[in-house]
Amino acid sequence: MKEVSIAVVGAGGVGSCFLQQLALIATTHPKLRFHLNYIAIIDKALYHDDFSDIDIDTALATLEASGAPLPNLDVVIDYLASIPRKVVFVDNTSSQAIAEAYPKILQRGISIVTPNKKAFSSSYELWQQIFATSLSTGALVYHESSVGAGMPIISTLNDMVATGDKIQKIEGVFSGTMSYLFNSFAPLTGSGGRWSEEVRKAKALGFTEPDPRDDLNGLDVARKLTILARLAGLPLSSATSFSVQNLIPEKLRRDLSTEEFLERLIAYDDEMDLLKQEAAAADKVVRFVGSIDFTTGIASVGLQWYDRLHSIANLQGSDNIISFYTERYGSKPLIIRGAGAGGAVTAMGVSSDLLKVVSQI
Ligand code: NHO
Repeated sequence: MKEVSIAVVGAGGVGSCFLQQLALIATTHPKLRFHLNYIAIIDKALYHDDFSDIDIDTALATLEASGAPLPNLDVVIDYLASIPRKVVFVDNTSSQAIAEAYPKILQRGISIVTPNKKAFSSSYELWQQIFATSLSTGALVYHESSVGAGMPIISTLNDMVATGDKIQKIEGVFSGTMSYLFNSFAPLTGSGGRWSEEVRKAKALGFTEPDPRDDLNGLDVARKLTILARLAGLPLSSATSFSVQNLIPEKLRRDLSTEEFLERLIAYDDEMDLLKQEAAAADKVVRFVGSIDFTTGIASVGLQWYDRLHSIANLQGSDNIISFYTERYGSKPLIIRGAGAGGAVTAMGVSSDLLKVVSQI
């Protein structure tokens, strides 16, 4: 029987689904025993000085009802490092501060699994520190869900690189939100909705970040490209070091509430319609894509026109599609397509990473 301690930090859309999956895994893997020893959300934490287990099924309710104030991260790391078992730290937050603590966590022999993009798409120095510390301590760091939710994007790329394939280009639709917006604003059949209405609808359906500007600025896609580029050996210095098209009109980039922003976006509907009409006149559709050309070392994020038969033009809902052009795959890229956002599928990437880590520590 393998016994592993788990610390879960963050229990929102992804974290709460992860906890459900952890409860299920605990019952379906007879040779594994998980001890949930720490759980926290932004303002509360639950843990016991004697390292006794927290019941996984009721952890969230207990945390909400009787959690203590959130301790300082250094205190948490000391606590986890003193547990007399291997520990996996599951970061389900989007916290930059927690991401920056990864080297410290790994230094104490604690492995990490996370969908948080921040650690892998901020400065290149942080990236180097994380992987160098992992190498020197043997603590592992897995982050499949930081790109493409639960789809096997990072593991596939890592396998290609590890077996010596040469990556030539990676191209795709990396944002579930942008996919949904353009699939409904510029569909293959019919004229589609007005831009501001589609943004409002996507927000109401829960497809966007609480403030849609966090999707429209292109940074989420830029972060995902930065991660893939670095894994394939292109050391991009940050997610803002290459061309990223920001779909927030310049005049709306200042301090405005989300509602004011959505209200003022209506004034730009004609401009957006023009984009879609120009593409339609050439029998194409417009989509928001990211690409990395490894021969030139150039990454870019923005609007592109696609033939109606192109796989990128034919996505549905909030699907992602990612194409790997490599030496081995020649002119026919390896294409991975599927749900690219949502709690359950993103948590699946975290849970499967946990199983991979546990099998190796
Ligand atoms: P939430 O729902 O805001 O939950 C965050 C949780 O973290 C809350 O419980 C909060 O209390 C806690 N928290 C924040 N700071 C904390 C701190 N300092 N200490 C302790 N707890 C803290 O966020 P989500 O949606 O659950 O996301 C969690 C992480 O998964 C984020 O890093 C997010 O970027 C990442 N992620 C989410 C998704 C998704 O679909 N929700 C995806 C990938 C990664 O594949 C998805 C995707 O790319 C979506 C993207 N917007 C797209 O393509 O359109």
